[in-house]
Amino acid sequence: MIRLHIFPASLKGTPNPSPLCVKLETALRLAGVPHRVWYNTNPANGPKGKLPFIEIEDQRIGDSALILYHLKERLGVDLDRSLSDGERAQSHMLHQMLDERLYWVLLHSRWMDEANWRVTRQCYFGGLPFPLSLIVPRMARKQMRAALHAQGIGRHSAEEIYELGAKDLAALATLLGDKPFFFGDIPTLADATVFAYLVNIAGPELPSPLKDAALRHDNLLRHMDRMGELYAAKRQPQRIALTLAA
Ligand SMILES: N[C@@H](CCC(=O)N[C@@H](CS)C(=O)NCC(=O)O)C(=O)O
Repeated sequence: MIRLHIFPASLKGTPNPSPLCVKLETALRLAGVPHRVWYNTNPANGPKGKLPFIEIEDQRIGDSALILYHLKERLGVDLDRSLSDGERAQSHMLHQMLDERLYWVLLHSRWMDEANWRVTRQCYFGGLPFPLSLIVPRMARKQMRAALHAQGIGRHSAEEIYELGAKDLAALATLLGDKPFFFGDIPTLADATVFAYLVNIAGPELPSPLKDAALRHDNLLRHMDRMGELYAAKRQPQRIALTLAA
């Protein structure tokens, strides 16, 4: 049985505060892959120092994309089975846009916006005892600021960052059009991934120009609801709360 390690569901309005965790869990549910969810509060426990990661037999694998490649090779799990080569290429590019750009816009909106930071701090660090509750969030925010700067997006003004995010969302809305799913009538990995981001942008009560941009696309919101129903319908029974020692 695969063990899926993800953050606890600590942010109201989304199944998980991490879009990468939602993406992987949704993909496993859609593909009907039996797994157990382990709530893990310490990304350092993962082989890449990040969540999500999985344990499968004797192996620990990190990174949502690498995990999905691995499951395809090892277990034949392929949500994109119905896609043509061209559609697979489009899906590949969609994933890069979401994971390598929109992801950073979302991080900016949560960690750098002062009002949202209060919610983010509570979500990730709310359980820490004093004085760690003072020290750790401050350090983590400093590291996040440095990561945003190193990635490049942190060098832009907030206005520019949100403009980039709005363009990504507009591209998604155009690609989806009036289809139920990104590549027609069957949900694929792209749908799991877009759902993961949309539900994290539009779901929580974290106001931002990014959320405003998402709310302008009715077709994306309908897609989020459709995928939310599928996500709930394909729920797996066991969930185990766990905090591994660092
Ligand atoms: N490329 C990785 C990214 C994973 C990632 O960035 N996870 C974040 C949460 S969304 C994390 O664990 N951050 C904690 C840290 O960097 O210490 C994937 O697709 O899984």
